[in-house]
Amino acid sequence: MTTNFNELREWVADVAEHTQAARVHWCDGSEAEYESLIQQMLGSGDLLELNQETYPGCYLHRSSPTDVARVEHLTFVCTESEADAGPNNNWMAPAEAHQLMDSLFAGCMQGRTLYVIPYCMGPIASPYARCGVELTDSPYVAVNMKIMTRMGKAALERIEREKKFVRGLHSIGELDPERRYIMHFPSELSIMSFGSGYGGNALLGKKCHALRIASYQARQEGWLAEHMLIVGIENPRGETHYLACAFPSACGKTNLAMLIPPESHAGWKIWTLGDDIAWIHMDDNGQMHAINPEAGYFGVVPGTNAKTNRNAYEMINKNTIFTNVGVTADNEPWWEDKKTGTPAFDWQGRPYDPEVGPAAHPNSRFTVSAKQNPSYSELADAPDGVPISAIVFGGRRRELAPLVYQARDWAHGVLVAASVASETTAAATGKVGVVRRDPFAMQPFCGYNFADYWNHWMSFAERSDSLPEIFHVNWFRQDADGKFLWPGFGENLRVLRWIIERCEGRVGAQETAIGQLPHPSDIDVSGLDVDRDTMGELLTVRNAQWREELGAMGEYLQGYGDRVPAALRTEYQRIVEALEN
Ligand code: OXD
Ligand code: MN
Repeated sequence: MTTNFNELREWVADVAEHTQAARVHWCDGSEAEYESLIQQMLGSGDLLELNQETYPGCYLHRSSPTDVARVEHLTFVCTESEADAGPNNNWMAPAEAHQLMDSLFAGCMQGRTLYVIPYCMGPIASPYARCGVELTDSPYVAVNMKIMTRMGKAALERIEREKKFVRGLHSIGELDPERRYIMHFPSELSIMSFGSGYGGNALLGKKCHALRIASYQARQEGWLAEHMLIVGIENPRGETHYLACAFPSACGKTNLAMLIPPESHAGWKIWTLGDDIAWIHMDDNGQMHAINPEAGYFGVVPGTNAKTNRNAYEMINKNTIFTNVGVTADNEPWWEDKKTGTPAFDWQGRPYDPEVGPAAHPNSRFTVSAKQNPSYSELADAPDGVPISAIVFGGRRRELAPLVYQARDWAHGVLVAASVASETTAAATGKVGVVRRDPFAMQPFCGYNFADYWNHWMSFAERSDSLPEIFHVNWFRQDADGKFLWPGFGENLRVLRWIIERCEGRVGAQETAIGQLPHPSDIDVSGLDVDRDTMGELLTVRNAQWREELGAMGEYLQGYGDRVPAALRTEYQRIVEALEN
């Protein structure tokens, strides 16, 4: 396969020459190609075969131990002016970044194959989808891109038609953390990533294209590219509401997207559209529609078991690429909290020793086609996406944030979302468990100045009277002994029900300084081990604590200076005053 689209052909030829790649392979996206890449990697040791009787089509990749997560400190947005990248991004001048990357890429693919991966983010026939081409020397990236995107021939045909695509250039280099950079050039619609094979750094369709570059493009074109799952909730009457939900990395987005209704909720159904990214457009009637640009899941493995997420547990027992899990003596994948089996080797292939560390890396991952999910919605392939009733934000907060509250209107919702803060997890390198501000769960992913992004969000209020309702949830409240107050997982449906009833105008709420909270009796807790006091605690707003939180938020906003939209300042001031009472 090759192309008659000159611009693409010439770019590939230039890169092949500059990197001195030994061969060029144009990926057609076929099953046969996938199989042959797998066989090749089994031969080279890049992949290990797992037990094919119990885990057919499953393989294990062990990454370099220093290459296990996104590297935010080495991720840059290269706009002409530093202010356009904003305090939320690391910035480098485009000319300097190009020079640095060109020198890293020079000759870096000697003896290696250069894979040309045309891909489409979103259903091939969707007007909302966007295409890209990733050039990489990693066959692991090629097979992951096959699972995560619509990759190959059909994408190439669309690119040839549209003559517009995001250019992504990737090399694992020497996997040297000292020679590792993830660079974005939004105005050139291009990405350069060197020195890492980890998903978020190397599968360029995901965070780099579908969030950083797409968020920049979305602002120019009047839509939104968000770090959100998309889920459909069908009630026993057969009515389905679609929600888009944003949570920081490793806060249970995949679990929520594929939630299993508890036994107490017979007749309810969950439909998964996406687990990580949503592209949201407004139709001519002012209704927001979302598509999932991805076609697969790159999910966190540890903690997945038949009880916490049966769908995910069953989804990953075939045709799955595991990265950095442990293995049992029977060669089955193993991870902490799997609740069955015993690890024999850890994620680095060493005999398992609990004294040394966990068997699976805390950020070990599965890559799997979305179609293997038992709750997969066929509408994930619908060109127009699904209509969104509510947008839900959340963070991992031991204290402070109640189980759920609703913003009074869009502008307030933008403030609520801009105020998201969460305890850090293993999805990025750095300290785990410290609270950091993560507006819209987009801190690592917004490809331009956050203040401009908040302004862009605010602008939708002028464009429609039928915008989704905005909510905030916190599944992670703990008591003084560190015990979770809310059972979470499937029981979160009880909270989502209140959210939907609010959207339908069928239930009331109590007004507080921070927004509208449920009356405790309006959340159905029948059959749960959650008593009245706990419910009271989960639904209490402590103004003194919130004044402190708003103080921290105010300081944070100051970092964005005059660029903070006036509407956001007004909302902020309104809440500060409400908390004084
Ligand atoms: C992810 C992340 O991998 O957010 O989805 O880090
Ligand atoms: Mn994510």
